[in-house]
Amino acid sequence: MNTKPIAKSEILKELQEYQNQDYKYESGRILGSMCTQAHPFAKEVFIKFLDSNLGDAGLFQGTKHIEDEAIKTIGSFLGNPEVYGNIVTGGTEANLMAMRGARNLAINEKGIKNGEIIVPESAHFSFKKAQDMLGLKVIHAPLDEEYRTSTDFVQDNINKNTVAIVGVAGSTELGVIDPIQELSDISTDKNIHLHVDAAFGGFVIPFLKDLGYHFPDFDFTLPGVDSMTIDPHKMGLAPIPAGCILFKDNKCLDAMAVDTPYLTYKQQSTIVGTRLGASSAAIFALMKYLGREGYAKLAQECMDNTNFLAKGLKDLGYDLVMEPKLNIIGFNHPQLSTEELADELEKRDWRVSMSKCPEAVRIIVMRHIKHENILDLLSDLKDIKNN
Ligand code: 0PR
Repeated sequence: MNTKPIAKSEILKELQEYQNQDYKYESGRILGSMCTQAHPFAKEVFIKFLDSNLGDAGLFQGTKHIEDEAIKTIGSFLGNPEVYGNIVTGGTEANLMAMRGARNLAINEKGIKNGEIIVPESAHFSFKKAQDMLGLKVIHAPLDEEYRTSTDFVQDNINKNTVAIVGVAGSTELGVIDPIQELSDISTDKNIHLHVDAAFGGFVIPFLKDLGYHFPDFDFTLPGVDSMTIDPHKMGLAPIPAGCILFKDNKCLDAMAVDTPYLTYKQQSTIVGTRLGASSAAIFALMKYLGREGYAKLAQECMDNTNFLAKGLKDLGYDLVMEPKLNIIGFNHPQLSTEELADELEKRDWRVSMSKCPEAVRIIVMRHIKHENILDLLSDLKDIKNN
């Protein structure tokens, strides 16, 4: 550390040089990210609440009220405003909380010591973190021909140690929605916790439904769904970090609560202690500001661009893994390997990511990818195809 203070202008100049090395969403060339520019109003609100600490909520009762209201609002478009939960740092923390809650409840109520969870092959890697952090055995269910979890496998592999089954609504790699209705039936029948990871899909599916798109039920309207992850910092347009964990009742939160004797609240269920109030304030404000209509408009724009890109890819002779369900496309070149295609795109200054299951180049059509960016991309893909 420098001994003498350095002028702000000099520090800002240095920071600017570093920031210039970052890729910018505005360029429209980041194709593999589930995050995007946060909404300007959400950023404005976020800054106002930077000092609020929900880790000591008694000191920040107004901000705690905002978090509770945000939870109710999110619950309301996921089938139940009477849910319990927290605004957390992202999908990973939300999934960890869900698995921790389910595990602790299973220990308390069923005496299960060596807990197991069954997650689809398509589940996000955050469940691998649950494996070593929570000492849970993770069993991967294979996918059917539409890349959805095999409910027969789930049914057949539930045993006396199973503490939770997981379905994904908007898978990381393809945006696929698992058969949550069937998982809900299994959960009810076997009295096993069902967690739905809607980190990506939660802020898209309900609003596309408003517009008349058809999706099967995936949320708390189904009786077997016990908890859900939904991320404001993905399609919710909130600043990073913002995830959300919702529970149907407060049993899981209670099962995770630790005593915090010297704080204003005497118990805490979140993994994180000192935690942002700003994330709650930002998403609370943004949901009011955009309303369902605003989110529906965003979802529609992303889907229009997705469909335009999908058609363009097919017209050029690329192979789509499947017709996109949400604003995520997986595709391959008919001759080049996925890696070779990704390299060709990287050479042309596109930032792409690759999916593993199945192997494909993956594009998440977030709001920073505009129609003109897609035209540029298709033109480069035409070039790649012809060479
Ligand atoms: N659940 C699902 C279904 C996800 O897709 C993700 C993240 C998570 C949970 C975990 O969320 P957090 O990363 O918020 O903890 N999916 C993205 C992915 O792995 C995250 C991401 C976002 C990656 C932006 C890259 C990027 O540029 O692809």
